[in-house]
Amino acid sequence: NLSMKDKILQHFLQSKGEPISGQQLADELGISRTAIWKHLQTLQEEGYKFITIKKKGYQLVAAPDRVDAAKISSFLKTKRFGYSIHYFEEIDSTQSYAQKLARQGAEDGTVIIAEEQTGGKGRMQRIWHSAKGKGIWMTVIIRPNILPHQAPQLTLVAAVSVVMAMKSLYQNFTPEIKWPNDILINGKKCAGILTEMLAEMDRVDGLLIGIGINTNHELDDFPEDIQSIATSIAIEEKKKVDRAELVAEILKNLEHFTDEYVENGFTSIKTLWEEHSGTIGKRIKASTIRETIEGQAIGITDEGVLEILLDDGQVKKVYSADIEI
Ligand code: BT5
Repeated sequence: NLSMKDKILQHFLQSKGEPISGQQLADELGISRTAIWKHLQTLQEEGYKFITIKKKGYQLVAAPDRVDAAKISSFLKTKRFGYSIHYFEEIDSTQSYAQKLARQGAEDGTVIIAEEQTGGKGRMQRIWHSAKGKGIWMTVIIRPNILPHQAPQLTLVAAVSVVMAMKSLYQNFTPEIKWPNDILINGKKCAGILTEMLAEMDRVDGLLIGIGINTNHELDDFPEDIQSIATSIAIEEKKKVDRAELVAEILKNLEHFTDEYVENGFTSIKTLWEEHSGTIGKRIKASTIRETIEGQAIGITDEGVLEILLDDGQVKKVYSADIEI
């Protein structure tokens, strides 16, 4: 699905800094050397830098810090997910755009990703701050064969996918899932997930898995009102994040765990979720639309519902709430 320009770029990204002969590239892609040169000009205008090395060809010496299709593709290890990528410098919300694409029949694993969101959405009309170039702001359209009541479990599948991608790429911190959709590092929010559904009464047409991750923020890149509750991977890892690499790792996990869920049910996902959860076993306060419940979080059910043990010994099930630990 990549454009010719992106295909050329991908060759350079995969060559790991080695020069590539213009003739060889032209032959491989079936276009003229002049066409190659023109695409390189366009890439230069976008911020990529090439130098010419005598008798060897072109060498990529600098790339802009972007999460575009070619960059993500160069890390991709999936069967289906991430082969259709819609990239934007700026968008209101990847979630709204995904909704349009999904209605038009976008394939399973289509990705919408942007450098900046001007109207990023959290749950219940809340704002999701999406600073330019600092994070991963993406929606993945998935089309698993499930029933509408199963949809909330896919939020947990997504949380497991994100947290395990972080664990495999970074060593200096331990991310924890806070039920149902937050990922915290040292008690501060680093990522949030928003799942929306396109469905009829008895059939799911598609799910929009919105994933927001603070990757390269310094503390003052956050608006003041969330500086005490938010963090980024770069702050915790003490190193800048290659966003495209993390996106590819998340897509790999999301594909794998969604397939696992559809084939074998929720059991293995539930175990993984509980292993990475910072909620289970803790005393919490859960605010639902109707009431506030205090007690000990004892686990999630096979439906992905949170169970809270109240002080009077009663066990309450919570389907949707905000949790304070
Ligand atoms: C979420 O909502 O955590 C879901 C966030 C989903 C964002 C993604 S980005 C790609 C896709 N496109 C979208 O438009 N959205 C999705 P919720 O649990 O309601 O949390 C929202 C609350 O988190 C806000 O009220 C703030 O307190 C806080 N918050 C906002 N931006 C934040 C950030 N960048 N980092 C940490 N906390 C933030």
